[in-house]
Amino acid sequence: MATPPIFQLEKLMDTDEKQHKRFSQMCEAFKQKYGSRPEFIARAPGRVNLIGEHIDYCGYSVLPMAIEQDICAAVKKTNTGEIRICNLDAKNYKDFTTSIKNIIIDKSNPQWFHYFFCGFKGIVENESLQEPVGMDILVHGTVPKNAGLSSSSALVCVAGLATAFANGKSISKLNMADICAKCERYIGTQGGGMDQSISFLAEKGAAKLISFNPLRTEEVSLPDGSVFVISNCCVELNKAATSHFNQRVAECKISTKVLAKQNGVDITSVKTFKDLQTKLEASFDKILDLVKTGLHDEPYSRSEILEILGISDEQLVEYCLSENTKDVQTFKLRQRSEHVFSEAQRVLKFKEACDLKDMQNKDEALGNLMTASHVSCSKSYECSCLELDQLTQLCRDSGALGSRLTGAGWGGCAVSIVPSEKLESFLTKVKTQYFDNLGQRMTGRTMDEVLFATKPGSGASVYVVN
Ligand code: ADP
Ligand code: NG1
Repeated sequence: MATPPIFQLEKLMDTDEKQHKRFSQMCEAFKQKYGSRPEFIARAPGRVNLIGEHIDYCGYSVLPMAIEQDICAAVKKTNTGEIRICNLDAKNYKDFTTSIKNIIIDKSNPQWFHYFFCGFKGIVENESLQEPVGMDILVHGTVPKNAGLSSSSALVCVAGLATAFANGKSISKLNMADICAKCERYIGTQGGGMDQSISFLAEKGAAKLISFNPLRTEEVSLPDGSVFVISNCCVELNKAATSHFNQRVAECKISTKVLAKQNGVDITSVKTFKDLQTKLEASFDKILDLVKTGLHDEPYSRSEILEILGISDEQLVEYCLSENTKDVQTFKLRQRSEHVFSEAQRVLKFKEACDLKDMQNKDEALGNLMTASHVSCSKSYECSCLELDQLTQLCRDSGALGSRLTGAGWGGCAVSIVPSEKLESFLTKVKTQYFDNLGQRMTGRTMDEVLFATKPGSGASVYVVN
């Protein structure tokens, strides 16, 4: 794939009516707050991952699409040496001001503006900016937060984009994706690169197969006769504030080393399952066999791992653990490995099914793969929750051909594939049987935010304000 061009500027006038109204509102609020209009608005979309969960950080391809919901930042350059940041939703996100020389990202207590600082810092470091310009910023987001639709990455990407643009740096979308994937880790979570890649590289109308090392994308045509519907179970989890996510990353890293050791591969030469599979030149079926024969069901204790690998506790921490997992004592290896290898295989099957000509077989195959993915996430990776299991089951019972959690999990959204002719009855059933009974958890949410059909949207862009 050719490297996409640097960001093309878009005009505010070219946005649709809804976005235009929103941008006008942002400009007005910006003026009230800072005394003048912004110079530009940067925009980065959230995403829904259709299949390929918790495998990007293991080196495997994933298949997301950008959604219409996004995070936008209205920005004006200043010469104050400061970043002043506020949010249109001031009730939930408080203002913050800091000197550029004193940007702190507090992993132990992540606040919303820390995500912005991740993107800022990423660009400053990558471009070796000695004197980055100051910025007044107003943020507004429509991606539901903590819901697996990547609100955090949209915020990091919009920050990276705004910082690059304000400092006159034109960076390719591929590089932006790479920089932002790395710099979101400043907040503490050790994600792959899926969210930032799709946020920058998405094109309207197509989902993308995203592969890593090197980062590349392939367009995937989705079926005509079905739609993808997102439903939010309305349980929220902030990944950066818990260790669930990094625990899984650690288990995958350890498991990579244990399987390497068992199969005569130098443990220091492989970091991810993908590295290992490449070294072993093994098919997915073969490597799944190695998992079955080599790893036991019971959790591995720390001492057992040290003994198998022949390394010290310090080395285990250095190779596999993070700030918030360094004291963990037990690790599930077999279940996590089974999920990752089988999920990586399902992604490729999903892509193949998208290319099938026979419509009915295609949609059914996609549905079955999505449901199998959910079962694996729930049972082997344990990244679902009761509410998501119930909601995905209800979606299947209401006419979806398949349904699965999307994003990191432990709450958040499900994505379902629904035949177009069944869409209306599907939405009615899911609404009455899930959302109408939610009570408290629906507070502050509208129906069209928690249950909606979605189409592949476009990637990040900058709008000049005139
Ligand atoms: P997600 O799955 O949505 O990426 P995370 O738990 O990774 O969820 O990150 C969500 C965090 O991103 C929120 O807790 C908040 O700090 C920040 N965030 C999300 N949306 C907004 C927004 N509209 N404005 C400001 N910060 C936001
Ligand atoms: P979300 O759903 O945005 O928390 C996270 C990771 C992804 C990927 C998915 C699981 C970050 C920024 N994102 O996404 O890289 O690993 O979980 O597939 O950590």
